[in-house]
Amino acid sequence: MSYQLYYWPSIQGRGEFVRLAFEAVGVAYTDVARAGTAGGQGLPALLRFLSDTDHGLGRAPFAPPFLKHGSVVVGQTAAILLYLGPRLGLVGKSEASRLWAHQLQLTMADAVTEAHDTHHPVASSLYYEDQKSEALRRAHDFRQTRLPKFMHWFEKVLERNPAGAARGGPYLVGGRLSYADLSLFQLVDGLQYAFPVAMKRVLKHAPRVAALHDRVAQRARIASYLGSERRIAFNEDGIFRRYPELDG
Ligand SMILES: N[C@@H](CCC(=O)N[C@@H](CS)C(=O)NCC(=O)O)C(=O)O
Repeated sequence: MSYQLYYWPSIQGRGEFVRLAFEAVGVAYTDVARAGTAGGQGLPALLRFLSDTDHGLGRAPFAPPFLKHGSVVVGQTAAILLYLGPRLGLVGKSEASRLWAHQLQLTMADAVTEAHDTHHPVASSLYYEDQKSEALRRAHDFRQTRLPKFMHWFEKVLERNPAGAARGGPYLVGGRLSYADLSLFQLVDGLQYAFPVAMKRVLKHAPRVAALHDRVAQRARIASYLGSERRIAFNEDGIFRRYPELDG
């Protein structure tokens, strides 16, 4: 059974958290909307799926990303990783480890939404330019309050996990790499793109988070992925956008 990831083809977005899980372990997957329409894939396949006319399962997800694996369809980034974690060897075996990884992932999902809302605080359907004054206020609070709070919490999670310091750590869950580590890498990477000044300040107080980011980036498969054309560059259509005025 092949893994088929459905996500918007021109941004990293939330789909990147899933791409990184596959890339970290070298498991093949199809990035459906980026594949050729000649083979029945591409963006039309994603749109067909969302309209629930394509597959007859009656479980069309609300929004990308979503994953198809045989007859299983999973939407919501954290639920996709909950499903993939054990299958890709990216989470421990105990229920406690799996729930903790899931909780970490859901907290990252909250941070992702808040990062998105710095540039679209009023409505996703409006242009940034039409909500710029609200965005400036929202981004100010994000930089001053929320960003340090999220990073400080992940720093504490790492600090309180001594097992994670060994064997190539730090890691968030137990003594080995999990999908939560890959996701924290992506969250930090995106925030560094969007808020380079604020992140430099905040990461001074979160050295373990910074170290985890760097070590994930240096893993052989991840480094090779990041240097490949499969890694879409950050851009101002995605979740993490570089608008210098929002960085203070
Ligand atoms: N909570 C969902 C959010 C999914 C989501 O907002 N997807 C975006 C792209 S990153 C989208 O296409 N949304 C369309 C919509 O909300 O109408 C997740 O974490 O996967």
